[in-house]
Amino acid sequence: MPIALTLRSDHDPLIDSGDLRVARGPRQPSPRAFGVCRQSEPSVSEEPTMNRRRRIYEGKAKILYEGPEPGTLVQHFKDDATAFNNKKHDKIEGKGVLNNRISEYLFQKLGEVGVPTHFIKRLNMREQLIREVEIIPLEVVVRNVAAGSLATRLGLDEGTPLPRSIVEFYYKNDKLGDPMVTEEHITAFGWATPQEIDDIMSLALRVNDFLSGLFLGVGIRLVDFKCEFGRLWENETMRIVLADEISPDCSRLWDIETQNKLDKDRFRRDMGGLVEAYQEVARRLGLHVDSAVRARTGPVLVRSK
Ligand code: AIR
Ligand code: ASP
Repeated sequence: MPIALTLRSDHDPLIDSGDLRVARGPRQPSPRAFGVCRQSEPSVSEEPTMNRRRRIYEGKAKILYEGPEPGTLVQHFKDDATAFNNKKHDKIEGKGVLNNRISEYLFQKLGEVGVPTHFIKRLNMREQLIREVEIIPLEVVVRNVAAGSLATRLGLDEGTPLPRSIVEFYYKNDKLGDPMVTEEHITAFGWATPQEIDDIMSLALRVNDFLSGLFLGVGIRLVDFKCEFGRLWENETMRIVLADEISPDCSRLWDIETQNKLDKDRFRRDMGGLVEAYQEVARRLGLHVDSAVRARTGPVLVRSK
């Protein structure tokens, strides 16, 4: 028997469009949900379990717990920072709190302009309530300015504006180091249909247009970002929604005036000042960041390996 969920939120176009009906069923996600993530065994955190919630999946920077209602999950932002497919790994105190807040803000704003997302609401400093979706095993990167792997691959100077925004797909697979793939691979291996790829491309470009303007307004250039999408089932219908997170962990954000990096490249390139940079992004977006994070005078680096 389907049950009506009374999940209501002021900033949730999906939920506001009507009652979300989900079938009461086993708590275990379908085998295909998170399928690719599970190709490599999810690591188990060494931290003591914070509560009795069931852990559905643990990634490098986030943990997913089962949510309070069927069809929901709790997304927990850790302080772990990784780069180069986990070869570089540190804990940077305060990062998870900042990413949770920044991602909440960006997903809310995107929802307000009609981009469907998995986001329901923030629960606390490190956690947000999201809808459970079947993650499409692609990292979708949108680029406006040459940087990072594109600059390396094509021998472009970092900072060269691109003739137009470029969308790239990477197969989400840690063991393989997330290799770049084309639409041919995606459809041949059945990771997404041609229609889904169209939806993903147009959503990714809408996200890029909106976020480029939003960041420009606060003196930040959105150089590039990575996003992920999932299938959200409502009754018999399915739609593609923006999932995961959008934060300085998965984007390049440069100060317009100084070209200062306000993103995870500070960690990848051992530049230091990561928490201050993320705080600056939050501050410019007008976000209140909890005093526990603000009070710190600098990043606290705890080398784990
Ligand atoms: N990204 C890609 N994989 C993981 C992440 N976070 C993001 C980077 C950057 C963009 O995708 O943070 O914003 C392009 O990365 P790259 O390394 O391909 O240049
Ligand atoms: N987070 C990914 C990793 O651990 C990629 C990156 O952000 O550089 O390799």
